[in-house]
Amino acid sequence: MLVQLNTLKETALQELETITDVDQLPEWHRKYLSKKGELTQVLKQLGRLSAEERPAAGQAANKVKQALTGRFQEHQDRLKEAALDQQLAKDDIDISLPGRPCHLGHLHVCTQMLRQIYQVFGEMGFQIYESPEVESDENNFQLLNIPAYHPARDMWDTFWVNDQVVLRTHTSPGQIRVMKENFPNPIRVILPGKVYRYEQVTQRSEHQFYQVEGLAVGLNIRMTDLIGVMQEATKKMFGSDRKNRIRGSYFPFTEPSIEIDMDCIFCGGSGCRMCKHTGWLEIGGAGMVHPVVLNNGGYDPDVWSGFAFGIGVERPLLLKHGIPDIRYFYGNDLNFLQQF
Ligand code: FA5
Repeated sequence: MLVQLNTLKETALQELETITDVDQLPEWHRKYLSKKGELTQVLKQLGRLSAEERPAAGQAANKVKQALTGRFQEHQDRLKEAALDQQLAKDDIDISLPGRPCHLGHLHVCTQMLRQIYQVFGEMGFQIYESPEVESDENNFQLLNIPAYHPARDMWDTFWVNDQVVLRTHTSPGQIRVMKENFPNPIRVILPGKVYRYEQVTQRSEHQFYQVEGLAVGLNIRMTDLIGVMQEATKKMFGSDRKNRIRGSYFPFTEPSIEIDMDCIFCGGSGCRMCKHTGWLEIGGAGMVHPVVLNNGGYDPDVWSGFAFGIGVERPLLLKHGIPDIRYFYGNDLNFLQQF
């Protein structure tokens, strides 16, 4: 049997060496190493050997099996590698062709707008102050002169975290934080950030959007200072040919209150769906800080005065670029975002 095993090994290995094509390997494997292969046939004869002969024959058979399996594997690897080399040598790679374009990301159009706002107000001496998006009912409403159950709360549809905590509905609660932190110094800050409203999403309204609040507190600050700052900012942001209108309004935390509009870029002022046929689009609210609010921030309203404003970011951007729908900003459509 040992002779038989040896002959099998020699023949199988010689045959293996003659194989030059990977596709022929399975046939060789079937012939020698499969369940019905020649080696298994020889092993079946082990039972016929005497008890003394069997261990040596068994060991020899195992060695043959290992040798054939090992050489098969090596040969297979060699052939595959050669095939790959051949393939690579055959392929013509034109290294002078341009590479695949690499798409670089860029700042979101809202971030660009925010940075422009920082620049414009920075030039007028406003510092940036950040305040949290999750706010107390006290800061978001009560200290801004909007008590519990006051009808003015209906101006801001609110996401409540619990009875005392809200997702801020506007950046105005930051006014209270800045005043408490800065008293008795004068203040000139902007407070940018996300705000949240439990609102129907439409062409003009998102439920999550940016606002930039502004607050100036000092001695002898007047309404004309506010109007001057707003007009200067509008000119710098939208160009001097953009028309701008200021009208009386109401906010519980300012007295008097105004609203700032810009002429509608879509219809040029004649009236369309975007401007609700008024010819004007609102960009923000403003006013003189209400004495109650000054007091809540720690500033004596008999000594100090101040103005505040809150402007949107997305709505003015609609105007600036002639975008017909606010939902594009957060729709994550690269075709839209890459334009800016
Ligand atoms: C306020 O939120 C006041 N806190 C602004 C303010 C600050 C007034 C300081 C006085 C003093 P209003 O709700 O109008 O006001 O929102 C201000 C601006 O946010 C709007 O002019 C508009 O540009 C933007 N805005 C309001 N609601 C939405 C919305 N759903 N989607 C996108 N932008 C909005």
